Amino acid sequence: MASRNGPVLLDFWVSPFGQRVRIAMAEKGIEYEYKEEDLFNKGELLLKSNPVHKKVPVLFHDAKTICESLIIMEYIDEVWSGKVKLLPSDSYQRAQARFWADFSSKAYECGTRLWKLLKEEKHEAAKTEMIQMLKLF
Ligand SMILES: N[C@@H](CCC(=O)N[C@@H](CS)C(=O)NCC(=O)O)C(=O)O
Repeated sequence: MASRNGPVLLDFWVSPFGQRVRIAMAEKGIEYEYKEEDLFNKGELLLKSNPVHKKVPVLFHDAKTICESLIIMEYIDEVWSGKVKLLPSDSYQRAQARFWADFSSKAYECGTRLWKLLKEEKHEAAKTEMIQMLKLF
């Protein structure tokens, strides 16, 4: 990734976690290179750049690697601080934003379990959990 100056996003088109980062980049008006990852046949770039979770999204910037969508978003907000702010300036409002962002991660993860467990009894439990989360939203 060092060969390129601008940011590069390793992502999977349907990933809600990746979509977060794409929305953040769009809000900030940042140009970047998009690289699609094949999650059914993970490439060396993903395995090397996110060896802990082996998941997208991964952002490459200035020869550095940033993983985890919410951490990437905070990185983007700090590095491109001159552009529209993603997080509120007030500490309490920022804490609230982080709380709901974390909650939405749990909802996305529940959604993933829902479609992965289609034929299992755990599906019902995941469905109930998802309905509760949507009611909370
Ligand atoms: N906590 C991670 C979750 C990322 C995640 O679950 N990404 C999925 C795509 S939506 C993935 O890469 N899955 C591959 C796998 O589970 O092996 C984040 O916020 O970035």
